[in-house]
Amino acid sequence: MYVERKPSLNIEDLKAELKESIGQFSSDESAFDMLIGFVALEQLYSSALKEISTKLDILDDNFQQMYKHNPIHHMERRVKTMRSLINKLNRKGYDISTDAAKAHILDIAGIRVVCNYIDDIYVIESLLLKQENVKLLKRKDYIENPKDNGYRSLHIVVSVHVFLANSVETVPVEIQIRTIGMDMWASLEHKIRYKNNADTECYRSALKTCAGEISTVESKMQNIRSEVFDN
Ligand code: 0O2
Repeated sequence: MYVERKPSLNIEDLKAELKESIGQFSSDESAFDMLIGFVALEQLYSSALKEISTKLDILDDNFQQMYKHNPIHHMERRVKTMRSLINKLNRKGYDISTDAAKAHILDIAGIRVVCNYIDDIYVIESLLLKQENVKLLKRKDYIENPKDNGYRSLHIVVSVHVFLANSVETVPVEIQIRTIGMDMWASLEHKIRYKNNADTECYRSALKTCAGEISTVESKMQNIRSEVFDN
């Protein structure tokens, strides 16, 4: 059910990532602090991902038991890599430190929930947000309001408690909830954009058309499903 993309905690890999970003630190000491801080941060944010994933798994199982339907097709989760975290802090004009990351970056822990049907997205959101220890921090509905390029997904950031040996931490987790069709579109669009050369510009409008077609097909499938099973 899960695909987990783990950041590398291999010392040589981390050293290489740090070397790439070394110019962005004020001193060797602050670079060293970032490295040590990142290892602790990775553990804390992966724990938060485990908490949220378990909640989602339980909801999916219970839904199957009650309604003979699994809203979740599969999930992917990842903690941002140190390289990507440093780039984001830099882009947003924050200090390059784990304190600044904890204070300002809300997608250090990210989980993508891929659902079977559009209605499942909102069912999962509402069931999760009903839980006492899950607090909504931010919400963007790119299904109601798709991005100009055609991107669709529901993004929520929630905070969850992580119980450690000597403290309780409140940790934000970004959850992207989308259908299989939206996920297929976003994966291809991301890969094409990553290639980042002029030749790929011409696919922009074709991709936007695909986004519209996927949306139409998904609505039709949803209607068929609702007519057959919800009456
Ligand atoms: P990755 O590797 O997926 O994490 P910010 O995060 O501060 O830049 P904000 O407002 O939180 O801004 O961003 P937003 O709009 O909620 O979306 C951020 C993430 O959504 C991106 O993460 C993508 O995963 C996804 N996303 C947003 N827009 C698009 C899009 O047009 N196409 C695709 N394929 N994905 C999109 P990152 O940071 O890009 O990387």
